Amino acid sequence: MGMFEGKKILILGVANKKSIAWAVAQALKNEGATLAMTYMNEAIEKRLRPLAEELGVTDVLPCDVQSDEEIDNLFTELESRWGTMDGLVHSVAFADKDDLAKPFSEASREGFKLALDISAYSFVALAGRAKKLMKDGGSMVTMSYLGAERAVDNYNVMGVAKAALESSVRYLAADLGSQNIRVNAVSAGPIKTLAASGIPQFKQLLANFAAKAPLQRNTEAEDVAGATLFLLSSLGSGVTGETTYVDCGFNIMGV
Ligand code: NAD
Ligand code: 0WE
Repeated sequence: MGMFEGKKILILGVANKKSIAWAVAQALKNEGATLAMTYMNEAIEKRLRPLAEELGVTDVLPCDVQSDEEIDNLFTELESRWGTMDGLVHSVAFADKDDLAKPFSEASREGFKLALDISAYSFVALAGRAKKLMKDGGSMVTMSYLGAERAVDNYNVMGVAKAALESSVRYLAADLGSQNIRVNAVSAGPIKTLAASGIPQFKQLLANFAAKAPLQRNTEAEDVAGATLFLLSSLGSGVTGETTYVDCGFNIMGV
C-alpha cells in the first residue's frame, strides 16, 4: 500500500518527460496517489495527454495560470470531480527570453510583470482556490532556484520572481497553517529541462555545478521528486514555510 493511497493531488507544469513535474507525478503514482494534471495550451495538451495516459491519469485539464478565469474553471471542475483535495504541486515559471540575456538594469516593466505573474503570483492564486478543497488539511509545494537569493548570471528577472515566490511561501504558510495546510518550496539545482533549453552556456553551468557540489554530480528530477513527496506526505507534518535545497549541497559551498 503506497504512502499516497486515497490522496488527491493536482500537478501543474508537466510539459514533457524532462519536466520536474513529470518526475514528481511518476513518484506520486508509484505511491498510489490520484492525480490531476494541467496544460497551458493546446500544444502542451498534445504532449501531455499520452504522458497522463501512461500513468493512468484521467483528469487532464486546461490552466493558463495568467488567467483568473481558467484557474477558477480548473477548481470548479476539480470540486465536481473530487470534492476535496490533499496536495498541490506548482512547477511553473516563465520569463521573456530577452530578459534572461540582457543586463538586469535594462529589464522592462512588462518583462518584470510577466515573470512575477507567471512564476510567483500564480502560486498565490492557486493556493487561494486550493485551500477551499483542502478540507482535511493539505500540503502545497512549489519549485524555486538559488537565483532567488544570489545574483546568478543571466537569471535576472527570474531571480526576483523566485524571491517573491519564496516570500509568498512564507506568507501562505502563516495564513494557511491554522487550517493544517502546509506550504513549502524546493530549491532545485540546475536540470536540463525545456525551461533550461536555449539558456546560453547551460552546459558550462552544469559542469561547474557538478564540480563544486559536495555530491560531485548534477541534480536530477528524481532527487527533486523525493523531497517533494516528503513535503507532501505526513513525513513532512512539522515542516511549513520552508525552502528546502535539493541541489547536491551546492548552496553550502564558498567560492
Ligand atoms: P519545464 O519547462 O518542463 O516546466 C515549466 C512549465 O511551466 C511547463 O510545463 C510550462 O508549460 C509551464 N508554464 C509556463 N507558462 C505557463 C502558464 N502561463 N500557465 C501554465 N503553465 C505554464 O521546466 P522545469 O525545469 O521542469 O521547470 C519547472 C519548475 O522548476 C519551474 O518553476 C522552474 O523555475 C523550476 N526550477 C527549474 C530548474 C532547472 O534547472 N530546470 C531548477 C530549479 C527550479
Ligand atoms: O527557473 C528556471 C528556468 C526559468 C525560465 C527559463 C526560460 C527559458 C526559455 C523561465 N523562462 C524562460 N523563458 C524562455 O523563453 N531555471 C532554474 C533554469 C535556469 O534558467 C536559467 C538558469 C537556470 C539554472 C537562466 C539563466 C541562468 C541560469
